[in-house]
Amino acid sequence: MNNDFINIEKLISVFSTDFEKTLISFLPKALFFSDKLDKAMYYVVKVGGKRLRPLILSEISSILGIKKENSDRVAAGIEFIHCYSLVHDDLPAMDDDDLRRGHPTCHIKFDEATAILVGDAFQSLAFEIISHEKTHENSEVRCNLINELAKSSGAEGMVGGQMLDLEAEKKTLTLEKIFQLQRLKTGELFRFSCIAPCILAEKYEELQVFENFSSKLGLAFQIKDDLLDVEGNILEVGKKTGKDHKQGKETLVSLLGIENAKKKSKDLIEESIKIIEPFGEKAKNLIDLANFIISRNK
Ligand code: GRG
Repeated sequence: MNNDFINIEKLISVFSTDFEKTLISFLPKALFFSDKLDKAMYYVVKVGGKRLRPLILSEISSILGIKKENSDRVAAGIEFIHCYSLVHDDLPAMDDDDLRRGHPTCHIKFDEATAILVGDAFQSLAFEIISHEKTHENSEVRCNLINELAKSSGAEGMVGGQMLDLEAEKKTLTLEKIFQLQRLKTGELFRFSCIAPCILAEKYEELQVFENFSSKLGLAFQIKDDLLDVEGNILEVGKKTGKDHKQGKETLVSLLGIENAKKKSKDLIEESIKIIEPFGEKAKNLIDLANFIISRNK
């Protein structure tokens, strides 16, 4: 195993442990709210995950010189939106999954109504944290962040992509349509993670650069996710594999073929790295993270 891979695995693990404390610090406190809702939100946070979106956001923030106390709040916001999407995606009305991150999904551990409310509560919490003046002293900056996160996660972003995905079970899609679906469903949250630090830093030229970086990274991430569904093992991936094929769903891998899909994801990562190389040594972790996206096994 090469050294960069070992280093990035270590970085992800150290970051995840530290960031979990940040996420927990934002959760509602049990005494004031429903005990069940608190427990379920805490459970979803505690079962973990790679925390890739907050880590990418934190790395770009440190390249741009943003204070950790500011970037951590936006990073928590994006992770809570991601958590909400996974909890809702696992529900019987959607992907109907009983395993996520190697543990029972939220509706299996608790119940369906609780899982719906957990997702709703995570979504509101994300916007509550970002809109607070501790995120940035300038209200225009906070408003911009809220606007971009709402676009990325809503009907013209992740939710729209999820709808296309549900409809895709019943029809054949062209490669171009699948690229569009994945750009919305998966790519938009990566886009937000990459541009949010530029908004915090009020550096709008860099925003174009990191937006371009995110479009390649998000697509490569999705191709790898499809490859893991075909080649991955349930114990490592932490969720059921082989699902797309069983559901008769067209994916980037089923249309491109395994070898072409691997080549496409590798090319995308090389192109994404070229975009951030001008940031020099400061971008080292981000480059390692980009490489990790296509070499990971979960
Ligand atoms: C329900 C509104 C709504 C949206 C759901 C995110 C999503 C849209 C569905 C999840 C299904 C899926 C496999 C999406 C593709 C990529 C993806 C988001 C994978 C999971 O992200 P990771 O690997 O997860 O970063 P961890 O567990 O590490 O946080």
